[in-house]
Amino acid sequence: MRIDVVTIFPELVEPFLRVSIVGNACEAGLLEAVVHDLRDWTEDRHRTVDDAPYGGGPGMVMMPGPLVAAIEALAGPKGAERNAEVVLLSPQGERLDQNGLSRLAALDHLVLACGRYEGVDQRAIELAVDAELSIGDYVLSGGEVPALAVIEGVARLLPGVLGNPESLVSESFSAGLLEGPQYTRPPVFGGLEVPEVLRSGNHAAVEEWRARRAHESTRCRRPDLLAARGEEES
Ligand code: JDQ
Repeated sequence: MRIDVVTIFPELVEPFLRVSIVGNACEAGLLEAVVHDLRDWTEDRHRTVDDAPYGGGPGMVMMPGPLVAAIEALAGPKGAERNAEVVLLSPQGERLDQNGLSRLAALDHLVLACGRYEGVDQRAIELAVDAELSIGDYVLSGGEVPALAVIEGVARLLPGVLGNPESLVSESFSAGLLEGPQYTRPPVFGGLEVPEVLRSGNHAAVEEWRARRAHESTRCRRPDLLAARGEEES
């Protein structure tokens, strides 16, 4: 899969692509991620990408010209013969969840456009963007951190990236539930013991305990997730 990122802060995005799971996926050729400086598509001497908002008000707005030029250079013009999906990260977007990540991970080519300032000129969105996505109901200062979240979440889903397909099986088994508590050595820490069942060697009992704790955690902390599975909180 190829992911292009358009940003005014390439130096923020690039180091992330070299580290950990995403870095390994790139080195293994399973993910090709390329970062582009939006200012490369400006035409004025100051490489301007922002301007004052029509109607007045605080802050600046990202200009449509450079952004549409960048997106069209990377993805082609919006329409039927475009072979990429262009996503703008935005607080106004549809909320991304694990199902949304799965859909993105199935694409051959994803272009992530990162806004800054108070947002992006609406005409750029209408003319060049296929989908607006939010990573949660809180306001960041730009689309870069959301784009990194998308890249990391997508990379984990690409075939061969997580060496151990077992973990994907167990994730899909517990899909839509929170993980229960986890423990490693030592067996007693700060006076607190690792639950006996996890040290019993009884794998069936371990699985049953984990499933029960996952349900309990989810019921206490995220009853909305149980409702979404059709398991109404009782
Ligand atoms: C941009 C901003 C005031 C937005 C500018 C571009 N989930 C999520 N949270 N925040 C974002 C996404 C996000 C994405 C792109 C962005 C925030 N801002 C800052 C400032 C109003 C709206």
